[in-house]
Amino acid sequence: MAYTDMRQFVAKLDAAGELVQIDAEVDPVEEVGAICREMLDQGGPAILFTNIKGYNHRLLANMMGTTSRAAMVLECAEEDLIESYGELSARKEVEELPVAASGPCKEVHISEADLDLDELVPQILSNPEDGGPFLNYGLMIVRDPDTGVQNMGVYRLQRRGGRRTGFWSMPPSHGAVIRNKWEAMDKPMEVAVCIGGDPMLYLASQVAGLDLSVDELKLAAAMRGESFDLVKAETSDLMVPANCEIVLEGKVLAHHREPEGPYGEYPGYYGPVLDFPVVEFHHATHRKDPIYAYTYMGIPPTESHVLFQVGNESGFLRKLRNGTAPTVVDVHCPPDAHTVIVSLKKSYEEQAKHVMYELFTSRLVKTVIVVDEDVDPRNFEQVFWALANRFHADEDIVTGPGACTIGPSAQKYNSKHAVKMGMDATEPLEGYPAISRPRPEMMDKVRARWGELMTPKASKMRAKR
Ligand SMILES: Cc1cc2nc3c(=O)[nH]c(=O)nc-3n(C[C@H](O)[C@H](O)[C@H](O)COP(=O)(O)O)c2cc1C
Ligand SMILES: [Mn+2]
Repeated sequence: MAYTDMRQFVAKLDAAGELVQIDAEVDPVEEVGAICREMLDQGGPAILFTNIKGYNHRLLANMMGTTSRAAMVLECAEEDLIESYGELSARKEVEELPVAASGPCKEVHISEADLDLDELVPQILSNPEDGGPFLNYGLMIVRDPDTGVQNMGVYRLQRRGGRRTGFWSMPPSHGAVIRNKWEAMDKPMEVAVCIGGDPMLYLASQVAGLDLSVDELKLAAAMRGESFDLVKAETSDLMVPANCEIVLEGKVLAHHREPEGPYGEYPGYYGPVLDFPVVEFHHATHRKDPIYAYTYMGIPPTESHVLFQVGNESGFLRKLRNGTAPTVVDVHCPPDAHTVIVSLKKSYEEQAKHVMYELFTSRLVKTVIVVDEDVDPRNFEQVFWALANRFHADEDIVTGPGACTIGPSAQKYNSKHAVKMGMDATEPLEGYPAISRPRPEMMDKVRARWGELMTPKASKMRAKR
């Protein structure tokens, strides 16, 4: 059974011991961030803050901050998370979602004259050198002007005072591709930012490598296995999920840029200040007692790394299976979001290198390691064993330009710059000498005798008597 909304998931987290409620007063400036940092480092539960200084609503932090909580959303075992996400995110979008006349997100209306963004959005400064407070966990819904298809993604919005925020997104992110289309027509882009929804909406918004033609809201319904109601935004024809907590309606101005940043992004470094588009909000609706959704950003482990890992492992596995390497065995993405380790049953000599080229086309991929099928890409001792024995730096390194990452690795520091690298740690097809290990029959034999062989000395003595 799918979750109807974020609060039902909050109740589920609570019942599972995966939620802590903090009623003590905490400061949105640095203190909320520090509490989240400590909790993520401890691998602890999601946090419901009920008393943020200067803010009258509750705030849910790090709802899917561990893979076990992400597995709760998909209602699968933690070890089946990647497979389950892969299967669900490959589903076809549902045809149409029902449109209701109203819904919980419409309980309170705030029109332009009364809209005070500070009342709805806490001024969270996650890390001390962030350029200001950010709204970082809203689902932004926009419409492609060419096809009329909606798109949903999560993009950081830097508070710029009053009812304005920045909008950070670059192609190939659809949010940016669609924004560029509106700008080419000299038109502003209508947006609806939905804060706090069924966590499946968040998971659907993060599926890697989707076509521009896919509406992530319809995909979310397919992944849930149950449709849900949409309601029309008040000031545009955008359709939003009826059960979300807060909907901010606004537009991205055409041909307008303002400095954005710095921001402590997922690599754990502050990104530079660059010129980016701006959103002006002019209407809001929300539940009577809304819960604001927030996620802490910084070095792993964080919720975004969980989402990256789940999305990338299943997405790359699918991409390789359908492309250069149907015989791929497993794909592991460590939580840094830029490294991919692939185990492959090689069917021709250059295949490991072709896998690298295929993965290089994904913008976040920086380092690819390919190992044979007998190496578990999730076991770093095995991966390093493969590198130590099956990798030769003179012929097994492939490099390519333009690792489009965020963080210092993408910028020119110390005259280094972003280069993608693949390391082929597979044996040549003609083979290596045999691996020295006992024959399988002998292993079976000793395993069968294991209990007898391992009987403690004392009981053997007793048995003799
Ligand atoms: C917490 C969080 C913050 C994110 N912030 C941004 C962002 O500021 N800009 C961006 O382009 N992508 C950001 N992403 C990643 C996008 O949401 C993700 O790539 C999404 O699939 C984009 O969808 P789209 O291709 O339909 O635009 C963020 C993801 C998460 C989980
Ligand atoms: Mn999209």
